[in-house]
Parts: sequence; C-alpha cells; structure tokens
Amino acid sequence: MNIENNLLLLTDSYKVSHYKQYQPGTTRVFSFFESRGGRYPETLFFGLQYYIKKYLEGVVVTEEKIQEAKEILKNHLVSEDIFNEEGWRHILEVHGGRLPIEIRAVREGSRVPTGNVLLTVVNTDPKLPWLTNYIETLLVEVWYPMTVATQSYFMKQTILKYLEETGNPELIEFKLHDFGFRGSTSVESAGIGGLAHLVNFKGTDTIQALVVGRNYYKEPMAGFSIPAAEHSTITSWGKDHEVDAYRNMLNQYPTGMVAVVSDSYDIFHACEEIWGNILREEVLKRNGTLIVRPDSGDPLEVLPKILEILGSKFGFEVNEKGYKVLNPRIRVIQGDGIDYLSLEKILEALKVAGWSADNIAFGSGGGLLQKLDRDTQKCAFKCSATEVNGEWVDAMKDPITDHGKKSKAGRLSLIVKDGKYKTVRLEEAFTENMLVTVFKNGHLLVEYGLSGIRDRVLTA
Ligand code: 20M
Repeated sequence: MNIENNLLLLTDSYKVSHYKQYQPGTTRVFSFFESRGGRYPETLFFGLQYYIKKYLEGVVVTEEKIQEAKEILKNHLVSEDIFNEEGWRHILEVHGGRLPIEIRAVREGSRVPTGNVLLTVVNTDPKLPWLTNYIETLLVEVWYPMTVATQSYFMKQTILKYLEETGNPELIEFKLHDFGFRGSTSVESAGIGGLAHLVNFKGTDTIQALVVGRNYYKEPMAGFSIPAAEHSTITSWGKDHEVDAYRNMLNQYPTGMVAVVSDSYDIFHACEEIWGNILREEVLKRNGTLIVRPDSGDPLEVLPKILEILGSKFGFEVNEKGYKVLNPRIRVIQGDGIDYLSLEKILEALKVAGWSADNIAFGSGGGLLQKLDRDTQKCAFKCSATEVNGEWVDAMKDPITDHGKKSKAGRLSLIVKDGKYKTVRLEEAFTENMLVTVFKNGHLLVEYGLSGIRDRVLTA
C-alpha cells in the first residue's frame, strides 16, 4: 500500500545529508521565517495551521516510513550511508514518532510589516539539531497562502478606496470573486490559496477552498457563489438563438442573482438589443439582479461603454457622492484580466466616467492565485542561532556579493513597541512575545478558526 505524506521525504535531497555537517557539540538549531520585503509593505500571515495539521501533527514517523525513505534515498543520494536511519529511529523509539520540535508563530490573520520574524523553529531534543532545518522545505510552503492572503488584502484596499469615494463600502465582501481553481497548479494549491483569499472576502467559485476551511480552519461555510452561464451553455443554442439562451437563464432562475456571459458574439448588441430591448421587461419584473458579464476586449473600453448602454436602457440614479448607480435589477462583473494592477486602472476609468464602483464586481483567477511566487514577498527561512556545548551562539549569513542577504542573528522574538511590530533578540524582549507556541512535540497547541482570523485582519 502506498504511504501518504511521508515527512522523511518532504524535504530537499541535500537536507538528508545535513545531519553530519553541524559543528561537533551542536545540540540545538534555532531558525526563523520572514518576509524580507517585496510587492506589499506588510504581510498577512495565514496558512501555517494547514501545514501543521496535515503534515506535522501526531505520529509522523513510523517504521514503514523509515523503510520507504531508506529504500528511496539509498538509490537517490549517490554516495554511501547518507540516510540518517539512526536519527529517525530515535524519534520513533524515544518520542513515539512525534516530532521533538517547537514552532512559534505570529497569530494567523496578523498583518506584520516586512522585515520581521513571522515564525521560529527549534528542536526540543538536543540529540536532533538537524531536525529544525529538515522541515524548512515543508514549512516555507506557507509562503503561498500567506502571499495570496496578502495580495487579496491589498486588492481589497484598492476596491475599498473606490467604494468610499464613489459608492457603498459595505458591499466590499463580495467585490472580488475567486475564479482561480482551473488556473491553479494543483487541487491542494487551489484549496489553500482559495481559502487564503477568503480571509478577506466571501465570494469564491473554488469549492476546494471550502473543504480546506471545514477540515483545517473550523469554518462550516467559508464562501458563497450564485448561478451563472458559461460560453458553452450560451453558444450551444446557436448564434441565431442567443436571445433564447438568455431568456432561458431568466426563466430557469426566476429570482435572486444570476450572471450571464454576454460576449459570445457581440457584447454591445447583447446589451443594447437583447437585454436592453427584447428582454428588458423580463429583467425589470424579475425579483432579483441580472449580472452581465463581458469576457473579451479591453475592459477600460468595454466597461464604460456597456455601462452607458445599460444605463440608457434600464436607468440609473446619481448617489449622494455624485456617481451613477444602475437600476438595482442590473449589475456587471468583469472576470477577465483582473490582477492587482488592472483592478485600480478599471476602477479609476469607471470613476472618471462617472460610474460608482457599486455597479461592478470582479472575478480573478490567475491574478489572484497564480501571479505570485516566493519572491513576491521575499520569503526566506534562515538559521539565526545554534547551541554548541551548552552555549547559544549567533549564526548568520552576510555575503559580500549581496549584503541585502544579510540575515538576522540570535534567538528572535517579535514584540510591539510604540504600537509597531519589532523583531528583537529573546534577551531584549521585555514585553510580550507576539510569537505564540503553536506546535510542540507533535501537538498542535492553538487552533485558529477562520472567523477569528478574519476578525484579526480587520482589527490588528
Ligand atoms: C457570478 C457573479 C459573481 C460571482 C459569482 C458568479 C457565479 N460564478 C461564476 N463563476 C465563474 C468561474 C469562472 N469564470 C467565470 C465565472 S462567472 O463569471 O460566469 N460566474 S459577482 O462577483 O458578480 N457577485 C454578484 C453579486 C453577489 C456577489 C457575487 N452578491 C452577494 C451579496 C450582494 C451581491
């Protein structure tokens, strides 16, 4: 039978060889994870609990896993005697297969300026100093949910700015919908990335994110969606029956919100003639909102144009901020080409044309879950101290070829000083350490729920 999630193999090959490389007398390795800067000035920490619960909690070392790792690594690492069988067997026999590791981390949902420690790791058994950095590879994967949450947070701030200037900021929760499932690199990425977006918003089509929310963040229902057409359900009626395809949408979903992609042939004709004339009465008498979706062309040109058409056909009001808001029976969604840069350009173009941000929602796929990497927030994990012969000594790198890569030294903690986060040495931390022990010796010590994380993002 295949073994699932063999922790011994969830690492880079070279790390398998590292246990022989620390200075003799080394009993502890203390390492930390930080975001060293990047696209956004602060980082929204999210996702660690998923990795702990899925890969680190409980008994993670078994005889079968040792045997599997031995078999794979003996042929993979092309030198004799590389695999640390004795070390892993020690974890199995002395610790019952639970990891003698302590992980401290900033609370999930905290927003921390870049350049600060977010997470620290140290081994709790002096016989196993190599274990700390063995799990680096796995732990650093937290860069992904953390960066998605951060980017989605800053996209939210952009939308909020325009809602405040031109409309109703209370609409924010559903203004950026996750369309990213199909563009994700895996179901696992879609689940954790999708849930990271839902830290900031409530709209998603990535159902896997709901599964991750239920299984790892105590959230029964993390996000919501509505019925909508895709091109196949419209074009299957044939070009001459576009109007029948649209009418069918109104009939099949007689109340509530329904979205209809309307660019299969001619988006302007669809808005003017089909929605605006032929089906106008049916749209107006429907108890709900029709959401028209363009899906091609330059949104900076298409959106103002279709808003003008829909405004002239269905009417609009001018709100107290002086911006036009369409008849509530009709709205627009833009789900093509949305990322953190285009979002602002589109909202600005609509504002310039006199349209409130209330009229529009955005869908984003690749721009939300894929157009980012570990360098977006410059995520790194480094050793900053080791205990050698009973004494803690600093460990840090400071390459002459790039002093920007100089790392922090000592056992680090995160404090709040004058209302700001600050990374200091443990010896200098006279106020509360904001890094909470979340994992120790195989046990998850604190369990966060999505609703508490959402609250923290809004307050902290
Ligand atoms: C339609 C419209 C919005 C969100 C979601 C849908 C339906 N799902 C879709 N999924 C897709 C996936 C991939 N590509 C395209 C699509 S789609 O565009 O065809 N639709 S929305 O963001 O416009 N919005 C409508 C209003 C709604 C929230 C979601 N309300 C909730 C309370 C108040 C507004």
